[in-house]
Amino acid sequence: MRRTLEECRLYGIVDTGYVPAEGLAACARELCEGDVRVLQLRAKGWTTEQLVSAAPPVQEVCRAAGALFVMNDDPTAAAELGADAVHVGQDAGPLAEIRRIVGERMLIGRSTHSVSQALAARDEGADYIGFGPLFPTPTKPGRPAVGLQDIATVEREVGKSIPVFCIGGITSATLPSVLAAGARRVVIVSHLLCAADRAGLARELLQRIPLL
Ligand code: TZP
Repeated sequence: MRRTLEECRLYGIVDTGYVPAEGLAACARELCEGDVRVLQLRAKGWTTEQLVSAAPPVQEVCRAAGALFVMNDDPTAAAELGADAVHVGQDAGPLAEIRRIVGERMLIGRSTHSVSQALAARDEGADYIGFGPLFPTPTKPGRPAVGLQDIATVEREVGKSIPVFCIGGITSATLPSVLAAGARRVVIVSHLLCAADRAGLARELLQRIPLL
């Protein structure tokens, strides 16, 4: 699991803000066909029960493709599902608490929005972090963009210990500036989910991100 995480340069999210409930597994399959090997299910506002009932087909697609299945925001659902990872925000409380819920084996990711939050997440035992949003994004409305200027510092200070995934407003057009700023791994949501050919675009983007 850790190796798959460490080798990942393009992290995908199946987000119910863009994909209807009945299309989640098909979307996951398209992203996996595009060589995405870490895939999160993000369903804001869903209950644990709804997540536990909807996630298994997505999880099965991930398992068949050798991709990690990440449950967003809900450690209880992640534990019930036996997810490979759970991703939590800054408001989720101490990671020790999350760790108690999900057990020793599950990977834990944390969203961070500043260098100090990135350092704190590493020190708290996060297995990876998200860093952003780099640009304003409709996927997280109202969240101020952090820009590109701190990417190199986060990569230098945190990226040597755990993977750092830059996120927020990354598209074919913005990717070059993100990579030039020092990013080595990215999460791309709406740009991939809104594409006519998700698998093709994922493969194309992946080719543009240098091997680690
Ligand atoms: N966390 C920080 S930005 C973001 C999340 C979940 C959304 C990124 O979505 P997009 O569509 O790739 O900008």
